Amino acid sequence: MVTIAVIGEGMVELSRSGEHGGIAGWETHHGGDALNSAIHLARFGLETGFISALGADPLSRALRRSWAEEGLDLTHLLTHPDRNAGLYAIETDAEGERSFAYWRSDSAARAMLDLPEAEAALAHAARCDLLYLSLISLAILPPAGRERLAGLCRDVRAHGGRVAFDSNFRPRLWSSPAEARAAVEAIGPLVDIALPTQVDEAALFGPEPIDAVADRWVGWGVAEVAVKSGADGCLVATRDGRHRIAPPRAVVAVDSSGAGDAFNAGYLAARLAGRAPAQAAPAGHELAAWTILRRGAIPPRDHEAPYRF
Ligand code: KDG
Repeated sequence: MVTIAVIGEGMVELSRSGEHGGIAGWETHHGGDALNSAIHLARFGLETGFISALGADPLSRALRRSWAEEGLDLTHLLTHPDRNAGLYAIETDAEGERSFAYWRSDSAARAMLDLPEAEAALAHAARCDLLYLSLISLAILPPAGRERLAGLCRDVRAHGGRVAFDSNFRPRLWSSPAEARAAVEAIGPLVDIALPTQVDEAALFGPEPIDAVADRWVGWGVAEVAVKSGADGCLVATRDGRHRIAPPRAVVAVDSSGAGDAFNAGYLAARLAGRAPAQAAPAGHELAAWTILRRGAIPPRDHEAPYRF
């Protein structure tokens, strides 16, 4: 069976719709871009390990339990004795667009690579068939940690595995867009499947047509690129050509959070099931549509959830 390793930060998510109200109006979920994709992949029945760290606090224990219930392999989910789980609050406006507030600057995940068990976690990840990480996975680590993840990408490829990457850009996690851009430029040539979003790439590299986004990743030698463009669908670029794929239906978002993470998981699951890149994109769109019609970055599974092909 194919093995997947996902590395990043999972947090408690607090969310509410635009209405004002007291503290009881806030709902708790869990989220974190890489975690969201990991849970979706596990729901497809794929063997997915989540590499990160939580604390020993009650919220960390609750997150760990929820992730185990989702079927994630948590063998390398480390525990930091002195730090807690990260937290973010998300508000969505009438159009489903979101804004974030973070309590994560000294979360356990940010120090995951300082823990003595980190070496074994990275050695395990190096032997997986697919490594999934994002620009947020890099943002939460110090420069030396980013270097170690670059080394992990090299190791995965040396073992015959592939690296999938989403350049998810959260400006508040970086000292400047230039710092984030440099991180993307460093990791780009180590990626096999790039899953960027056009708006993030515009914030990083300046506004440009969707083909120019694909050109940049192809220029770094990336074999397969799917550039997401929200309601406009995506552009899939491979050595065999380019395909513009429209979403199958228009949906009015309840909560747009996690749309890209869901697309990535649907796309990757379809690819691992043997679909060609252009045929994998609709599976990504389908899962993204299901996600944004529900509240929470990773909504609870229901009978309409499209975790099958
Ligand atoms: O894509 C959804 C994520 O943005 C959300 O879960 C929070 O990962 C997150 C982050 O780090 O801001």
